[in-house]
Amino acid sequence: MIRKYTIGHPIATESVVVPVPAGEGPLPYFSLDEAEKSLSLGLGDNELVYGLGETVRGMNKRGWEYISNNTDEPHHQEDRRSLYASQNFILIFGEGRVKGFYIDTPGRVSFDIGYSHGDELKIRFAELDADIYVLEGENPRSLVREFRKITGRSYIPPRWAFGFGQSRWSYMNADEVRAVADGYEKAGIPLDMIYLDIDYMDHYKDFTLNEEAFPDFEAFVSEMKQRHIRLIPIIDAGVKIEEGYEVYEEGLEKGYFVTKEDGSDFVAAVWPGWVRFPDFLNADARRWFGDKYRLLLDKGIEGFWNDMNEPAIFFSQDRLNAVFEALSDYKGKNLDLAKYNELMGMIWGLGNSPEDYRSFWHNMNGTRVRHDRVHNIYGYNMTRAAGEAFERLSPDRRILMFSRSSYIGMHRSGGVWTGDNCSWWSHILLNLQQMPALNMCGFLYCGGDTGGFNCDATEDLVMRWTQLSIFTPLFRNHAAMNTRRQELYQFDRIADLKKFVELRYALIPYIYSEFMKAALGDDMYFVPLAFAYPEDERAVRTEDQILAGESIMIAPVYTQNARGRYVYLPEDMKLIRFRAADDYDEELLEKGDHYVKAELNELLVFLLRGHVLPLAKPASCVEEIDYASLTYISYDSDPGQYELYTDDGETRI
Ligand code: MIG
Repeated sequence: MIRKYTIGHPIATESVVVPVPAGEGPLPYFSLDEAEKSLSLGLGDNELVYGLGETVRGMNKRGWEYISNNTDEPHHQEDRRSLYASQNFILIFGEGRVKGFYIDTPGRVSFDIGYSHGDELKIRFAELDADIYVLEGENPRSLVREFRKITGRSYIPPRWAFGFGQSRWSYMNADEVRAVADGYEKAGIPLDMIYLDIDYMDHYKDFTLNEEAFPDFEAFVSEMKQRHIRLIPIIDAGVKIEEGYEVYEEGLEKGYFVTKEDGSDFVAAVWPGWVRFPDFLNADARRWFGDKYRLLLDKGIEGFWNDMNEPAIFFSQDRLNAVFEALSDYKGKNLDLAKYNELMGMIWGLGNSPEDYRSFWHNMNGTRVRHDRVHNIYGYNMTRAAGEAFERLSPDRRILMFSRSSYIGMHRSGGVWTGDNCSWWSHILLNLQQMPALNMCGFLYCGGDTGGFNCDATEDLVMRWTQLSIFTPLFRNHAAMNTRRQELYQFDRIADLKKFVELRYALIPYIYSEFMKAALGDDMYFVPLAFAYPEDERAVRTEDQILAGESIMIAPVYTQNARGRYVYLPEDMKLIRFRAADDYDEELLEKGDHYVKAELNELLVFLLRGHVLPLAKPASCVEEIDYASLTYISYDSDPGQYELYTDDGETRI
């Protein structure tokens, strides 16, 4: 059951799309402190708190404070409070009935989940304006489904987007892209996508091309498509200020950029240098910006990724001037340590400054709204602009779209990737733990940068990470500038890496089928053990194993030099130890604890009793997967019992 309670005068986020009956009386469970602008609720000893989508730390969010404040945060350590997204949905379960809360407010809100006091959940608001949806039920997963019904169906990408993609910041020109395609081809590793990072553009101007680096782009797109590789360009939120640049000139003329309170230009610096930010909260501006994707669609592009849409700000013109001004005070003076710290703080504080976010305004259906009040729905509306445009520009065929910043509601328009992780072992685990939380909030097409974005990757890390990403709907290897090359063919054990990517392709019929069932049924594809086995105390506390679809549990190895790991089986399962799609052994394991061996070239999959795992023959791209020749691994079941969802993989549904 869901009821809606409204506190204050919340700005509509349009994340909920189905009418929800208003609750009677005051908001249940919580006590409201108007002076402190907070809500608090007691947590029972055995209660767990799951949710909040893409955040740091484990699946059970108890014991930390999380702040919904979309931030370009390249450090995903456990001391962080905010990442790129705000997904304010939590479930509390473990003692009696399950409770769910969706705190729908586009401004800053913090979730102190037993951080100040172990037995208290406290939600603090920047402004006490929110629609609060209260859910009650018996079972966490069915509550998720109920929640998902009111927020609308998850984004469905084309099936080819379930292939493997290679990315790097940046492949600088067409020949570098060709070299990547050649590298994969020579190694015989399947590949469906190569991503273009910001350098494909002319001076980082959205919807333009660097003609020198990518001459005759349209021909290049089709050349790659003949090799079954789709190019996926990035689009950034900021629009470069440059006379004669059409997107800028048009946006300016139509008044589609955000402005300061007095109506003057808000100017900030991001990759292109000085930029203006489109007002994605203005429906007309959304339509206008969305239509611009056509420039690339017309050249044969079928997918995009939206970046820097928190929006990330390196510095604003005003703040920079203010800091220069302040700096002049220091000149010629002897700096003591306190002054030195002040000065450094000012300089570091230029990026993503709260002061900047308070200094520009939106036009929401004719009402002026200060940015900080709606900060967390900016990226959502950029991706919505794209999604709405794709429905107009490509009414029949699906377009690939995923975004860095998000808010619940954006899950209808695109997926997400989890941003700038590091080539760290702990980030394999983080990647795993973020997936079910994202699924809870409707984000089904998601994944992390496989191999890690920042820092240098090692072969074994890439191998283990690839073994995890085989199961994530978005499967992309991506790395930052100045890091060690991590395309799979760069390593010595190419043969093993190839086998795992081939295994991914062999599993696509299953992964796609399970993804689609989750999307069409408002369900989860990645399910925490705590949801699947809520009565099993051990399962409820297991956070490094998850179910992927109805048939299997995965338990990735995420420590260096390990040759196996402990797993907990909440029921009897069949271990499948894969070395390749056609090279695996099977072993029946009983419910309970096991140490299971897994050499670097071995991947552990656990098949649930009464279930079936379909496998296709290895294919070199998604298009070539042969659905007619599926084989099946089963455990006390027969192949006929698996309901395989199929469609043409590209028509919108
Ligand atoms: O400030 O476009 O998260 O994936 O490669 C960095 C360059 C901007 C951040 C994205 C990353 C991308 C990078 N971008």
